Amino acid sequence: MSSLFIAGRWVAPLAGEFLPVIDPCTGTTYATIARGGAGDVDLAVCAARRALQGPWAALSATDRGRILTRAALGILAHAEEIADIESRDTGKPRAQARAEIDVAARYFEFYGGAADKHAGQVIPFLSGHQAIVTREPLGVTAHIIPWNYPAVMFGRTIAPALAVGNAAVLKPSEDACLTILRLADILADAGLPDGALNIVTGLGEEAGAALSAHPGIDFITFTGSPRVGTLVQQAAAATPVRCVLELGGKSPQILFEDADIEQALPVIVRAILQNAGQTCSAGSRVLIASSRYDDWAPRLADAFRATRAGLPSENADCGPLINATQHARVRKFLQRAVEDGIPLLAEGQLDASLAAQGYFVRPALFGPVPRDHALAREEVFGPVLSVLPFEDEADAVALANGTDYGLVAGVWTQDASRQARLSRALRCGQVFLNCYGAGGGVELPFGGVGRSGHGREKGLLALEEMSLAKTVVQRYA
Ligand code: TXE
Repeated sequence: MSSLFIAGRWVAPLAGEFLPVIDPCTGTTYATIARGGAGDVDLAVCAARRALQGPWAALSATDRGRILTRAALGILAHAEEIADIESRDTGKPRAQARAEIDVAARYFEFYGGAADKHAGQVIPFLSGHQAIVTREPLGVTAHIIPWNYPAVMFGRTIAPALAVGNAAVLKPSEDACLTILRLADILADAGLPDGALNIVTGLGEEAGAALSAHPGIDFITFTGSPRVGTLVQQAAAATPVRCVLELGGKSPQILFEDADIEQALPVIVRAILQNAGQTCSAGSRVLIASSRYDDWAPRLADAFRATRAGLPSENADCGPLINATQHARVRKFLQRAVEDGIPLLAEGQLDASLAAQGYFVRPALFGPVPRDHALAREEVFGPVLSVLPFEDEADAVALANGTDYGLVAGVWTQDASRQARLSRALRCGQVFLNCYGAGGGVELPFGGVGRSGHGREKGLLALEEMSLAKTVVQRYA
């Protein structure tokens, strides 16, 4: 039975209620988490506020950085144990979970090193005056994160917030948060003062809504669905506080006729099957130059047929979906595609025993998908890939930009001028040229446009988002 982490202590939720933790591989309950509510959120925000007046605020940037660096080492020291928790909680392949723990640690390493290098500015101004811009903590930062990459999301949102001296209140997803509870202990062991990090588990419409509407927060960052992102932004506007939203995507991978198809194929398959397609930056549309369609679509189908969904211990290409709701949602997309007569080019493998339990679905490749079909426009958030042909470069750009989302795009071409033109023309936050999702990307600013959200996480830009720029003008004699 898990508790809430408030002011450096594990405490029971005020209402004394708990929620089941369900194994996505079997659909059965194997643990419980605390069902925090508005009162618990209030305690957490107050604890964070107190931390901003206590020992946490008194630390130098260097000492904050040292705590984060120690946390990175602590995470790595317990990486196998944490990966076990993570793969059980999410159903993802064990090897993938293990690799993600390294990424989580890397966030603490990166922002630990950056903490005392986030400098302000001196600005030329009137004679007899000195103008400087300092960087200060925003105050109490609120963080609402989803279930798809719990450990990675924790590092991505908490490490930069702490690096600049904020005190954080985190509402993880009710669908996967056990890893995060373990990480809280590791941060405390690394010397993080009480109240600098507070965690309230619970339901989105209870703890999440209470946190986003709390008058005591100074900033909120949210990763999840556009529907809830809109609610969070409305709540933030009422206070008002700054808000960063990351809301997923319908990211295209564009294959021009001169693409290196051998190199592209495994990357394209991985970019949709990783985490069973439950990735904000999943490459869920493949746009193929029409002159190559008849050659490359069957090759992609062959690659897809060789994929397999399986248990975490099997380290298959993907695991199950996270919960019954996502399972039903993805199956509805699949059913509608079949009813609408969209050709199913290939399916991956799934043992019958697994298909009968938990939240597994068979990886599926559809094409050609009509441009206005839901499969071409909406985020499925499952192992489902849509293939669409295009005529020329202008058509490829129009097609790539033709959804409400704009998170990531992949461009496969040897033509350097075309690479440069596409990099500018694509309406999204990140473009990959002849690669996709290369590396963990901890160092790289990340975020979207349009329905994918706004603001930037990761890289040094996260420190800008999560700090207050204060201008000080001094007149001297
Ligand atoms: O998201 P929710 P769900 C997309 C993806 C997926 C769909 C639905 O398309 O199929 O969203 O997923 C908290 N006030 N993404 O239902 O509900 C909730 O507790 C405040 C994309 O899981 O948005 C959780 O912590 N918070 C994505 C978080 O919001 C609320 C990742 C996300 O849950 C709340 C996940 C409320 N009223 C889903 N209601 C990405 N961008 O990576 C819920 N929450």
